[in-house]
Amino acid sequence: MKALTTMLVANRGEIAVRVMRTAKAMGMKTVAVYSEADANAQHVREADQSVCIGPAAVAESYLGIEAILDAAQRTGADCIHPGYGFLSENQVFASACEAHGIEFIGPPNGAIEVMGDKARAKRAMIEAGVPCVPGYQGDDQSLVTLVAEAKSVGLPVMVKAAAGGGGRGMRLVHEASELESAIGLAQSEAQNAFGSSELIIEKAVVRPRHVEIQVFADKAGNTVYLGERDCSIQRRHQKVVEESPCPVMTSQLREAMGTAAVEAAKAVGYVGAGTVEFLLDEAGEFYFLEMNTRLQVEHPVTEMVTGYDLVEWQIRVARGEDLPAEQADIDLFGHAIEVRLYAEDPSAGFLPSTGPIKLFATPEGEGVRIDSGVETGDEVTPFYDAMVAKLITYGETREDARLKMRSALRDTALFGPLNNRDFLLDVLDRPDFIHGAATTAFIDDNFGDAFLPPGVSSSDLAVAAATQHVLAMEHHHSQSASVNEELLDWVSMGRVTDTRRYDLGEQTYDVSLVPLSVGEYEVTVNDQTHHVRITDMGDSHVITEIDGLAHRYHYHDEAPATLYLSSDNLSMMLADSTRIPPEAQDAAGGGTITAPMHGQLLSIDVAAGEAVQKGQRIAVLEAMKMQHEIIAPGDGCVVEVAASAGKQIGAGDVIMMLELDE
Ligand code: MV4
Repeated sequence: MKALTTMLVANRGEIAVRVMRTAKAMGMKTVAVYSEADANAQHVREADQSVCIGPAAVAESYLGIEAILDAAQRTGADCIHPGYGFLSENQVFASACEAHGIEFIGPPNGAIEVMGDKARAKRAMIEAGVPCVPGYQGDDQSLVTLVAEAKSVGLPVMVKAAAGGGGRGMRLVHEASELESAIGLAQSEAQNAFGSSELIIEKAVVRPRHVEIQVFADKAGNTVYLGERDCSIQRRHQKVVEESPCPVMTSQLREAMGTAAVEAAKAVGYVGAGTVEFLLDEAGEFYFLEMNTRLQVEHPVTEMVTGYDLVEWQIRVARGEDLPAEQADIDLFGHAIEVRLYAEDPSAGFLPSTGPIKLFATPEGEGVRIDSGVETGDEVTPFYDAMVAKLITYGETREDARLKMRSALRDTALFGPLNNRDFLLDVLDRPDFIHGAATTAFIDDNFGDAFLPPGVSSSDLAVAAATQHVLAMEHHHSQSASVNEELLDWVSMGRVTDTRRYDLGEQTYDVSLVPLSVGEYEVTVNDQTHHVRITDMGDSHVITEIDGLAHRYHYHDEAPATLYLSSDNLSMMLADSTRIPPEAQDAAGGGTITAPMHGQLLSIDVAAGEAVQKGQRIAVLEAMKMQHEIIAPGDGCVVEVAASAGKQIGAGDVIMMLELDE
């Protein structure tokens, strides 16, 4: 038995945070490593100690074996958890840890080595009696042999790079006439991508499900399986939704797949957490694909249905303890679903989206788990994977978990980078998903290469206008001495009409708002009129009653021109083109003079053609019973006067245009 007291986590983001929480709960000290881009990241904030291991680029930081081992030595870490990705399946790193007397929390490097090579893995699995897809995984890599083997396997075939994984370096071939060129291309691609041109050939399984078995082994050789996860819903080999149990699983099939997975693990002397991936075809036959020798992103769904903490198991196994449970004790209860929230732009082919996070709000509640590595105020940088959080929900039945996930996503807001929340909500409501019928063809069948979010509704825009109006009023209120709330929506000439113009893609919406009483408005969007009441407003949420129905929205205000608003199924960034931020005005030459707030123009002090000097008063606006002087921002000349004295004017409306001197 080993006493492990200090764990270094060689990772970042949600998995680093998640691993450290269990380590801490088990009484260990935690050490974070970080790149210069992550100096203030959440995993650093939560660690007991942290060490900078280099610049932002992963090759110079999170993949830097020496810097990480050095950090372990400097902080007295006696074990390293690699998380997933980065060095988690790197046998050089695993053996280097061992050589430094540091416990690598993962399998022995022999197991990493065998499973990292598809041909070797498959040969080992066939020997162990694990069902594999029929195919060729031999040493003779000549074109003639590969083509002949593919023909004898029978088309269609999958041609895969032996050193590839997770769908990289894989191609489907339908026609015998295409074999030669497809194999040639696959060889050169594999050589470039993985430094080895070795291929394997497999019969292509049509519309399979991706079903993976969680296995666990201790150092004494006890090996168990902890049910399965169905990860069929993937987009370009990126998992989107995962769940446990698999909707079409039976207890006989689970036992057969579980036993095969345990045999697979035993055949390579496995220790710790591992995942054996299978394809499950429409006839219920299953075939070994590959084994992932790490804790996977989607492990929480297994934790929810088994009740075990898999990181706790990893630590116990690393210490040399027996597995906490025997096969006969392991049961699955209920159903868990996980979705991956990504900072990406679904409408632009799911390209990553970066930048500061203005608001990240997630729900709390029974049966809802959020694993995330960022908070409001953090930044999504272009250097790393764009996953922001995992949402996991649990229910007694699959439908309970699905409904809980819908509601959790509706209560989630991510403002700043674009994200896939609305896409995930759409996925959850597709009939194939509702019926548990999704295969690996689900995304292609249901979506194209991009996801077009639902259209904005006039009631959402009415809420946006009311929210911005209230915020502007509060702002003025806090700036003026003491104004009775009742008077906020009034100026001396009478009731204010607040007008805005929202630009959303190609569409423009003209919105006008008339206050009826405090917090109650009549809002017209293009030609549709809504009755909006603001019933509650916090720093980032607003509850409104619109035409008699209550809704909760998240918002983030970037006065004067931008409002982020997220409703049940739509996240919007609303740019109000009538309220141009001062910086933008400067950039545009600074000659457009707009009203800083709504009110009445008391006077216009200059006329078209007249010269003005910087600091000169050019107009007077009365708002909130106060007079505001409008001052020329520079020397120049009046081109046009757009407003007239004595008239009401809305915030952002143009008063006059100046041509400023250079
Ligand atoms: C296959 C296959 C069909 N037949 N192999 C893709 C990821 C990698 N782990 C293996 N993959 C596949 N291998 C044979 N012989 C179909 C896939 C596949 C897939 C697998 C799991 C989840 C999503 C997928 C999407 C497309 C193809």
